[in-house]
Amino acid sequence: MTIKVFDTQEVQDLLKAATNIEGAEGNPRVKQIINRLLADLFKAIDDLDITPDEIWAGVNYLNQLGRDGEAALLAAGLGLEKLLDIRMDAEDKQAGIEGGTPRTIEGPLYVAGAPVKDGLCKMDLDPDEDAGPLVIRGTVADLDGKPVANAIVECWHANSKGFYSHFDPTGAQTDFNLRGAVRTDAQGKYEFRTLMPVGYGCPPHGATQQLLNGLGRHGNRPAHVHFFVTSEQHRKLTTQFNIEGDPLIWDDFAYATREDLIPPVTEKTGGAGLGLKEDAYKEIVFDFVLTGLVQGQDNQLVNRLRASAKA
Ligand code: MBD
Ligand code: FE
Repeated sequence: MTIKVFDTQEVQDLLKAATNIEGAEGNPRVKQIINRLLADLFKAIDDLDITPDEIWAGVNYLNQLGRDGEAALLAAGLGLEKLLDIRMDAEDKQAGIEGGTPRTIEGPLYVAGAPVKDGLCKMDLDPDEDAGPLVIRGTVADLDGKPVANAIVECWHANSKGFYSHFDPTGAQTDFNLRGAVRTDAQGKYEFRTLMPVGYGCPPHGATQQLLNGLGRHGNRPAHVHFFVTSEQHRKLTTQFNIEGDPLIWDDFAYATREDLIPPVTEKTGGAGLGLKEDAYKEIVFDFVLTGLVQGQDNQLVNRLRASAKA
């Protein structure tokens, strides 16, 4: 079938009416964006001859996506969140900003409100038989290598099942298990004592995995640890590192892996003296480099709906 109606007066009038593009009421930005997206959709329906059955499958899919609460998960899986990083990287490059720790996506599983500790935070509140101890430590510095004191390093990651507290489908974890926040000391140092995470997998029966199945894709991430690093005189850094050696490092369904975000994992002993659950432990040293404010502003603050809890 080669039905083309997009360029007809009737469809162009419909597009104008549906988005009230020539009217005075409404939010101009909403109208601009919806007009463009709807036009692109109308055009795609012509070009690909998308059938009524396919349209209704798509509409019902959106309902299911909402019921599953997975719209932000799908955004990560379709590379939409990565695209925002690519755009921010390009924006920084254009502005001549370089040299900081690379950004990578926040993902949908942050929970605000972790209590801030001075210098050191023990993140594992719940026992996890299958996870060995992990120390993550390092410094926060500026582009000149000067330590940043009083920076807040927030950290969150999964347990040995790949589940995050607050979002754990088994309900097994207490609030803020494997979620911590540390204020850096005068030398810019921070340290987290925690347990080794395992990679995340999308809920197997959720709407995100359903769409990924249609694309012939898996919905898994390599083991990783998330960070926000904030400081009054610097731009907020949103990043993650991967656990070296994970086979999915370059096959992340959310495209968050970057060359500089795969620190070495070192085998250590002496964990007993640190209060770890075993004497043998793994250590990752990861130093953050923050970039300066832009004309006195932090242009890295992203507004999005985030879960929060009280500790
Ligand atoms: C995660 O843990 C995550 O970091 C992202 C981006 C998506 C789903 C789960
Ligand atoms: Fe994650």
